[in-house]
Amino acid sequence: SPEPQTSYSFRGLQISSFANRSWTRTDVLGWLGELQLYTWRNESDTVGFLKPWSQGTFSEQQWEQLQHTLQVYRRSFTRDIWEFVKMLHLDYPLEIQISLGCDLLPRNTSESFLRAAFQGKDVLSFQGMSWVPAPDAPPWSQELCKKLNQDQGTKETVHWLLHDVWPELVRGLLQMGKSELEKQVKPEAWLSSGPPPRPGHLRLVCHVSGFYPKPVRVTWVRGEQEEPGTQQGDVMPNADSTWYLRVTLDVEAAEAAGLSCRVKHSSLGDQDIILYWDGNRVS
Ligand code: J81
Repeated sequence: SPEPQTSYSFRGLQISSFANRSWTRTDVLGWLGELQLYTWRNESDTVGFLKPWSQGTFSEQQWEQLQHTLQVYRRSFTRDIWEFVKMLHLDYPLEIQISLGCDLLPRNTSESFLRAAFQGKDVLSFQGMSWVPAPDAPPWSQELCKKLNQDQGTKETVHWLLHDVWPELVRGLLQMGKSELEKQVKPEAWLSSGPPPRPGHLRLVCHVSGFYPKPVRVTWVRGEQEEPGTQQGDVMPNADSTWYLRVTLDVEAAEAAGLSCRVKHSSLGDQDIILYWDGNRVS
């Protein structure tokens, strides 16, 4: 059965749109695992907290310092891009996405990355202590990295953010958000029939809803045996930050009796939910 999650990845996503020479906006989101902790919209001067524990174990002073660094960065980034576009003769509109991540590893170590995409394709990343063009990036990416690599101050700041600040922030978040991160909510499940796929056949639908965290395993079984042809939908969010999943199976009407839907989830321990298809059900 799915194990409770024990490692969490921190992800920061920046989306910057440049419509023309004067209109631009930048929005930033921050996630720990499947929980969004930060939002920083273009209209706002400061990073918004979405959880009471979003500051982790950082002091006011530490948070102020980080916020100030990010404010300077956002202003400089916009100005830099306008200049790069001129220097490289690129055309508007353009979309830049920056993603950064930090994973805590055993023995107090961590792994971080920072990469940038231009018009949806990777163009460069930060490796060790320098900017590196992505494989298959357009030729101007070399020129851009060369220019970025001349700024020692920025390289040091990026290195400090990736290797000191984010890992420390994430450690504090795991501590302060422990109860919410380790929350377990049991699913409920029910069966229904969908539109018959063809005459003489039934579409059996198993709905599973209200569970947390996200990993779940739902199968149609006959006895202990998994039925081939099970179709799993995407795990969808409910409004109350739990999850929903539906799993369907198309069978000949005469074969439906004896089938059941089995749900395994970390909140249930070994007590799987098993729902038996009622052969007399009217579809
Ligand atoms: C055209 C297509 C481009 C696509 C990809 C673009 C990727 C850009 C990646 N580079 C950046 O994100 C950095 C942008 C800003 C940076 O270039 C500097 O302008 C900026 C300010 O630096 C100046 O002041 C600093 C002190 O405040 C230092 O003195 C520095 O030497 C000096 O040049 N740098 C910063 O704001 C540093 C923080 C970067 C944090 C990045 C986190 C994502």
